Amino acid sequence: MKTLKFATVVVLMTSVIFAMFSFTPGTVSAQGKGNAKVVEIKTSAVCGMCKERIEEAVYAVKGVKAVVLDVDTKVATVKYNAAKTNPDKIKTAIVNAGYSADELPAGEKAYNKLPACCKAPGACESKTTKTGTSCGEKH
Ligand SMILES: [Cu+2]
Repeated sequence: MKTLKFATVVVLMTSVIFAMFSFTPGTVSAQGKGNAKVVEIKTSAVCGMCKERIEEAVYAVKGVKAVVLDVDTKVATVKYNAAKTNPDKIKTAIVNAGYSADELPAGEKAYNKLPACCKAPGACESKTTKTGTSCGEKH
C-alpha cells in the first residue's frame, strides 16, 4: 500500500501549494512559513512588452520567488524571501528598468531607452513635481 500513501502525500502537497498561492492580495502580507512575503507594487507598465521587461527585472533580484504583473491594473505582485531582499530593492529594479514603482519615478536613462509605445507619460517624473509632460521630451 505504499503507492496509496504516496498518492495521499501528493494530494496534501498540492493543496498546500494551492493554499500558498491563493492568499488574498494585500500591500504586504506575511504568509506561509519563514520569510516568504508578498508585496504589490504599482508600476507604469503599458503593454505586454512592459510586463515582460518588468517581470524579468524583478525576477533577477536575489530573493524574489515569483512575480506577476497585471497589465490592466499595472500592479506587480511579487513574492519574495524577506531574509534576502525587501520591497525597496524590488522597486529599485523596476525603476532601473525604466518604470515607476509606487512613489518612485522611473529611472530616466532606462526610460529613454524604452520603445516609444512603452513610455508612460510622466513616469520618470517625481509625483510631487509632476508637470504633465513626458520625461522623454525634456531632452
Ligand atoms: Cu510596453
